Amino acid sequence: MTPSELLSAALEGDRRSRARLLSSLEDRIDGWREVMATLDKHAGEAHLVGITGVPGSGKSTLVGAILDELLESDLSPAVVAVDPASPFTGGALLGDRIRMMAAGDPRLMVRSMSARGRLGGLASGSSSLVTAFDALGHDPVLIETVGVGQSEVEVIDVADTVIVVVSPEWGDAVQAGKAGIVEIGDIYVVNKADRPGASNIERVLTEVAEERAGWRPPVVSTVATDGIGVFEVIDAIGSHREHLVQTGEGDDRRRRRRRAWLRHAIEEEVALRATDPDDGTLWDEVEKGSLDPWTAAARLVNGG
Ligand SMILES: Nc1nc2c(ncn2[C@@H]2O[C@H](COP(=O)(O)OP(=O)(O)OP(=O)(O)O)[C@@H](O)[C@H]2O)c(=O)[nH]1
Ligand SMILES: [Mg+2]
Repeated sequence: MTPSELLSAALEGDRRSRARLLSSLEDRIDGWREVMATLDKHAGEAHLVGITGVPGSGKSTLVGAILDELLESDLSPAVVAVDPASPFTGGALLGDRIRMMAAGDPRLMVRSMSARGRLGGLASGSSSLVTAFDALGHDPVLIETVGVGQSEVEVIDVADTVIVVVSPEWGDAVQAGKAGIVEIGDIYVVNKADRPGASNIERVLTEVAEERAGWRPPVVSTVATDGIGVFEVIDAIGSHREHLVQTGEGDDRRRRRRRAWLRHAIEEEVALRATDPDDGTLWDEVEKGSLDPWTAAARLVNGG
């Protein structure tokens, strides 16, 4: 099947074509940009929910519990898990449970991405995946990533709604403001509320939330392993979505997201040029010493 045949079959809902389409996009097979151009025209309906937070705070467990509820409500969610730390394609990040749920339910699709083989960085790969899920009719699209560094925050920051998950063992870090991710939260989840110290974090986050102008992020306590508080999280997502529509902030975020995705795509294209000398002339000139690397780089990037 050519990429465009695959695309047509996927858009018509064929499940195997959908899976193959996603894989071919991940592999950046020939013709992938044309496929993205079409997908982009079909996308734009899904609510993008970023889930970030400190390592081990229970993000995947929470995502699984949210999916249970969404599927119960007959929705067709999708999950993109982005693992910036692992050089391996991780099953660990997302957890077996979510994988098994996806295997058993055609309404749910999941994909995880790791640092491995990501020439243009994780950001570009994840934005194309999110666009594909959106175009294929999945809504909402959940994006999970560990919030430790800058690039992950960038991935999550383009969501419509950002959920920051913390747990009691990270109380001190949150309090000390070390977890910089706290600033980008539209909803705070204090998970592992069954553990000591949860109410302390809840108090700190409530204070942070009260200082915000405009939307005041709700602070929700959960025990994701038992599904406790999950309904409140979904409720908070719904309220924030409504807020985005009513204030027009949703349009602002959408525009900001498209600009960020363009930046990601530029980074990928540049990375491709930096490693793939399909026209090797400039590379040869630099190698021989007849051209300096800086002028050559500018010519490559500017297409001159
Ligand atoms: N006690 C308790 N344990 C929990 C809760 N939620 C998750 N856990 C446990 O915490 C551990 C980590 O959960 P994950 O869902 O994998 O956490 P994560 O944030 O996705 O982890 P990374 O993706 O590795 O950063 C697992 O052993 C879970 O069973 C909770 O509410 N209470
Ligand atoms: Mg996880």
